[in-house]
Amino acid sequence: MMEKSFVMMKPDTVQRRLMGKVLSRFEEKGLQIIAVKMMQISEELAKEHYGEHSEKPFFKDLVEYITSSAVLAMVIQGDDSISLIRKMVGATNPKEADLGTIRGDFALDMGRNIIHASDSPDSAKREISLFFKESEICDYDMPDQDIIYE
Ligand code: IDP
Ligand code: MG
Repeated sequence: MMEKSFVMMKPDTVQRRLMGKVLSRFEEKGLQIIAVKMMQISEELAKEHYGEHSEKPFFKDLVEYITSSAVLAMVIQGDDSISLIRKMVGATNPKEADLGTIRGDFALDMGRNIIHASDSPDSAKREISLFFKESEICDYDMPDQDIIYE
């Protein structure tokens, strides 16, 4: 099923100049980038986005990390893209993430795991609407659609 996922490169990806490399992985896979926005997220938005973790011991550090500098928020579309992108991103703890995944290849520390991706259709919907207006999402055709998909 064609799905939209919310993906965000965290401040360390921007600071380490890894945005291009990480974006290339999604493009090379055949996924379609349909919205991109660089932003410095507010504490309020960070707390809302990570609301499910508000009672966790790492919540304060997580909010500090994610608001520490600019992030790159994105919407990525593709067939079953939500679970596919989670696979491409790898385990939350980069030390346990398989090599070949984004976290497995580019990160070392649980608290600096470089990227966020929606974990379900419900969270994708919630997160996309938290970060993007409908008018900021570009639903355009790709010329290679019939080559990438059966
Ligand atoms: P996910 O990003 O793989 O979906 P979640 O469990 O939803 O992982 O946690 C959200 C984010 O919170 C993680 O990506 C990571 O940045 C941070 N985090 C999760 N668990 C810990 C922890 O035990 N210590 C520090 N940071 C954590
Ligand atoms: Mg999560």
